[in-house]
Amino acid sequence: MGKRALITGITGQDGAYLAKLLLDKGYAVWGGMRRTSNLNLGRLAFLGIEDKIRLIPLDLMEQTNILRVIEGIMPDEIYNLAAQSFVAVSFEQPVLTAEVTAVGVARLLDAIRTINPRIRFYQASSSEMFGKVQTVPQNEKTPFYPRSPYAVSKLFAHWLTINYRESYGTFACSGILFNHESPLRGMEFVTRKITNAVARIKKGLQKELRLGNLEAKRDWGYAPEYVEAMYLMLQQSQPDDYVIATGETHSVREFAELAFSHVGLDYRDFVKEDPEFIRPAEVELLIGDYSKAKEKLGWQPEIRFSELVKIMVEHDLKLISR
Ligand code: NDP
Ligand code: GDR
Repeated sequence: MGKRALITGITGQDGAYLAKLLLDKGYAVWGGMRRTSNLNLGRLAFLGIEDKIRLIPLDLMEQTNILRVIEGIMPDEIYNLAAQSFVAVSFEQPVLTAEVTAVGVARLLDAIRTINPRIRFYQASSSEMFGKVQTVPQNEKTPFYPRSPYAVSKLFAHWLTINYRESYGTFACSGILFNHESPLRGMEFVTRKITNAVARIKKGLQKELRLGNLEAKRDWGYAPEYVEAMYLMLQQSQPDDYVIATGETHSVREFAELAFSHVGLDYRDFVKEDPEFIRPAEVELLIGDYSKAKEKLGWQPEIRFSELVKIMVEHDLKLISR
């Protein structure tokens, strides 16, 4: 019999790609989704798997819900991808962000401890925890310096994951994933905001693109490859933490330049800097060192920056043309 996995945040970018990967490996997959007024299965439908996932109402705000869901499924593995994941919003909603992104993880870990300590747990940690970076590049030993309520919340969750491992022997892993993007990326994140605008401008549906800090640099990878690393972490003999990245960094400006040039346009004719999108505190530079993941998991990225930009622009051009 195949393994049973519960994915929280199934409606998000990574939830969809991870679900597809696990289904392909023969898992029975339960997808936790919070109640919304509109069913939000677009990403699962895009991958053709919306009928293969066992969808289940699950909100990280509600401990009783978490306990009943885990008891009902008795999964072998839980992948916690649910979060208030947008850094910019976390400055406006720090309390909600902490409730979901930090305390939500305490609810999950303690439910595992109570119900079945043998359940393996993956926590979606983030390169945002490095914030004002203390070393370049960043690896598992780099000290943290979070710069947003989101990053502070993720850091709590990260340390709690380690704490449950050390205190109770929970098989709990933390994947410190650097930015990873795809055609399924949410529209508010800068990469998708750019590629969507490029497609709309090319088709005459939009005249300009308003962005914040063009000089911020990120280590951008391809989401379908990153979910593979999550899976690999839970298949090891010992739980551990891993940086997942490409080892390359590029600015938002470079992303925009390449995306516009892909359709024969000059970004300088369309991109306007708008203080509305400047954050109260910024993470200026991220670049990850994934050598531990390469050595221990046999994981390495294949899709690089220019290929990623191309995949996303071409997808959005097709989408707009429909
Ligand atoms: P998304 O924003 O696309 O997905 C987040 C998911 O969390 C959605 O399914 C969302 O549901 C769900 N969610 C939000 N609040 C709750 C709640 N209270 N209870 C249950 N579910 C909730 O994020 P990604 O897929 O990009 O990222 C997955 C995880 O990885 C997140 O935790 C993110 O913080 C983290 N991460 C992401 C990186 C990236 O570059 N993508 C890098 C490093 C870490 P709904 O659809 O209803 O909003
Ligand atoms: P990030 O991603 O904050 O790194 O978090 P985002 O794409 O939102 O921002 C990246 C950088 O671009 C700058 N920027 C803009 N960002 C947005 N969203 N919109 C703009 O108009 C804009 N202009 C410039 C930002 O200031 C920033 O420097 C993502 C999320 O997926 C997190 O959940 C995850 O943990 C981290 O990646 C790793």
